[in-house]
Amino acid sequence: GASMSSPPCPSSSPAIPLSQEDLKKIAAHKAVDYVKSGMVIGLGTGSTAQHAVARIAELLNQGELTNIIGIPTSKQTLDQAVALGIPLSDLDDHPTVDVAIDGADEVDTELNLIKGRGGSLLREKMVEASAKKFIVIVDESKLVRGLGSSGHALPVEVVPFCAKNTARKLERLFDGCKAEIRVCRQRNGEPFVTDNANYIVNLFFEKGIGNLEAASERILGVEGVIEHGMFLGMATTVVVAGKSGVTFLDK
Ligand code: ABF
Repeated sequence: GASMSSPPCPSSSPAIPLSQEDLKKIAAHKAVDYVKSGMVIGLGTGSTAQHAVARIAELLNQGELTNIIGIPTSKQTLDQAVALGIPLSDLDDHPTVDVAIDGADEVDTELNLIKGRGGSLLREKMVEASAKKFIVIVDESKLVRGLGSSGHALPVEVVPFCAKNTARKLERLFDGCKAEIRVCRQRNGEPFVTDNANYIVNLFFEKGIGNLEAASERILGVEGVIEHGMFLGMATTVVVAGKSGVTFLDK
């Protein structure tokens, strides 16, 4: 075929703008720099975390990383890691995770997070709470002043038994709160089912969440609640990829 040579690029030409997907990948690759051979690694879930899992597999295949063990935070990530040949285990056999890497839906100025809008939060919290370092990877669109003030949901994982009643109880905990059981559009509006065979109640706060620790305790105090998507004081580093570069937010 004909070979095409492109004209030399004038130095003043603007760079191609980075897409949100590019930013996610950049943040993910920066986080994987924290991973060293011999480590137990928490493998996150979602469109950002999957770039980190792919990068870890790439470094393994290149022989730049050896002897690592991944602990997946969802069935989806387990499938991805198996397909990529990453050796896996779980918290029963490896109770201490050296580094966990995962995305988030919201990050506040104190590095508190909302997670779980993708549907997984319980396994994520279990794995990330066991991590010596928990590195969160986001593009700059995830940064917020106050959690839950964007009109998006705080997901709460609940047992399916009488979930409507649990949702009502949750709604009554907070002034201006609306609770909805998450449904699956593909399955005719049936409730969404988590990896742990539970449901998700989405909480919407008209007036904000208020004191996060207090809200956490109240939510966890409702019978039938298993876990919620606020990850308070857990992140050790947040890698933020923006159009103008990468920022590291540390605790
Ligand atoms: C998971 O993926 C969830 O806790 C969070 O909801 C989501 C973030 O996904 P993405 O990177 O696709 O925005 O970690």
